[in-house]
Amino acid sequence: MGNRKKPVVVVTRKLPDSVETRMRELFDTRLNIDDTPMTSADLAEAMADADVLVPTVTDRVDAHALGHAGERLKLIANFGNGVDNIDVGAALARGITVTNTPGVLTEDTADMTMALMLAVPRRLTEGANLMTGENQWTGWTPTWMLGHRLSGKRLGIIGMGRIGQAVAKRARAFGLQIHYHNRQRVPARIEEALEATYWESLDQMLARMDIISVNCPHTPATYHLLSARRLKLMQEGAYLVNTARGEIIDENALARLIETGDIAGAGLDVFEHEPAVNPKLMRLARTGKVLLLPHLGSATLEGRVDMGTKVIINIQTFMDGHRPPDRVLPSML
Ligand code: 8YV
Repeated sequence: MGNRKKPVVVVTRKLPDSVETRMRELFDTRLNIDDTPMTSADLAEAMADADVLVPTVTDRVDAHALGHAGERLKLIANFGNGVDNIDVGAALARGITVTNTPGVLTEDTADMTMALMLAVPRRLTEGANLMTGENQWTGWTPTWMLGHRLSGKRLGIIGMGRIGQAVAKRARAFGLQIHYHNRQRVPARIEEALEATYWESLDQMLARMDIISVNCPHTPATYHLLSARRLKLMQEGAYLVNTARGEIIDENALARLIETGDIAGAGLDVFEHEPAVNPKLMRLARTGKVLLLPHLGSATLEGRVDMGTKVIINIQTFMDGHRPPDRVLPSML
């Protein structure tokens, strides 16, 4: 830090007021008051002078961007759980520590997953739109707008980490049977508590589930994990929910299979090319088969304040010369 008194901390997006206030008290904090997403040139400039960078999912801190990092940049304290926006390997190779904000958005993201899981089979948005649309509701009928029951169905969770387990807990309360696929089988006591069945083969699990929920991180190994071939394995009448990352699903293949009726529908909170949304998915959303949300998984005030608190603790601990609690290591990716 040379002769600077406080570390220069560059925050790339607007954070909750209480978080920004505390950061200004503790650090020489450069805020993004009007919240305009940074261009790659802005990011390069910020990285050249900062001691600490606080990016979000909207910043691509790749090897090229890291090439602009100044000598002082020693910590990237990501405001977010997923670190697929950062080339962690390249950062570590330059001696830059990377941290994230795990744990504090688990419950909110699981709630949103459950909301999508309820909304799509029960035709929530279709019904809600009908009440405010041009055609007036003509009254209840026994066979109109029928959806599908959740209770008793099989839910296949891809990624049984913190969020996957929080989804399982909720889903059990709705009477769903829990199945999961994960890189590693979770400890027996967790399986027992969730009454969860482990599938070593993702292909076999996909072919037998009524609902699939994507809850794994996006890494090179999970890019298009749900490829066209795998999506085709899903049952006719099955639904897909994704609150993790868009890159995990081949969106074009998903849209095709929903269009042809091979998959019943999907609830998606994340997209491969955010903020752009695949036009085929948008078309399907107008028919009610797909429900699209603008990356709202962790969008609660409480969650965002907790994330900010984690960022502050990570920075302060690092500046005090200790190992920050949420260090991201290559072995975690
Ligand atoms: C965050 C998320 O809002 O933390 C994550 O991984 O996906 C989001 O819910 C976002 O990443 C903030 O950077």
